[in-house]
Amino acid sequence: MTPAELDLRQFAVLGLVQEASQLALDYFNKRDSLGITMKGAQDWLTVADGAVEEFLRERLAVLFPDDAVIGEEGGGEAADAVWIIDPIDGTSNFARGDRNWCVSIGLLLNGVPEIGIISAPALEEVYIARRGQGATMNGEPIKVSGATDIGRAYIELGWSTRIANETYLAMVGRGLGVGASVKRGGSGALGICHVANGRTEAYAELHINAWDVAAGLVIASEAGADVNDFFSGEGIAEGNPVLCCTPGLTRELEQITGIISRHKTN
Ligand code: LIP
Repeated sequence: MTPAELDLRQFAVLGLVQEASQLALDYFNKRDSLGITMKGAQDWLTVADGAVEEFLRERLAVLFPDDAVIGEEGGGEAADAVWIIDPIDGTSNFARGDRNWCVSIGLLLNGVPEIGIISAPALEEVYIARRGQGATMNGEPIKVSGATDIGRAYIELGWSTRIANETYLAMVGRGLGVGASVKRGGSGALGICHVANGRTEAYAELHINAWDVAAGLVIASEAGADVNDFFSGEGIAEGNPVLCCTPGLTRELEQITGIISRHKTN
């Protein structure tokens, strides 16, 4: 794909994400009629997830009919060029009226994250990155914190019922044990963006899905983060562990999480 074809995709899909964000925000502001169900233990679903994904799929099919699409709600198959969508990341927050949720879409070319766009409309934050061209939040360049002292670090450790609580709590214990402050925000995509803009020093989760990280990994990498090789093996189809952190603390985070980083997504 030529740089011009990528420019066109970045520009066009940013527009789609802004429309999808307004659609999601309208649902968020009318939560009483959301129609909340559970896909499994602590795995929330609302009518907004399906509606936002359908909107993005329909528009992408018209604009870029040759590109494949994988979405959290409707699934899909990988291809050389594939858009990976999480219509509402942080659905449990969304369902409860917590503004820490976002619309996330990433383009992978031959398995490599190329474009990442994440919009958190209730927080009025839009993150954009293109491989080799840096990352921005609301149009301003962003960079990881550059911290080197784990005793002053603020790290986010994602949790889900896909991992045994003992395993998760042991990881949290290792983080606290070296003096880090540990949080969990409920949105992997936004958690990764917060590493990219230096609000935290690291985001890790022992199992997460491709739609939660496809956009975030290029945003964090372009902001200077070390990341792991999430898209190796069956990462797209079955998910993988994820680690992204400020380079000055990579060794410490590898010991806390057991996830080995690959310096930059090149
Ligand atoms: C969520 C992720 C989060 C993970 C949750 C869930 P969703 O995605 O962002 O990192 O811990 O289990 O997968 O379901 O809100 O799109």
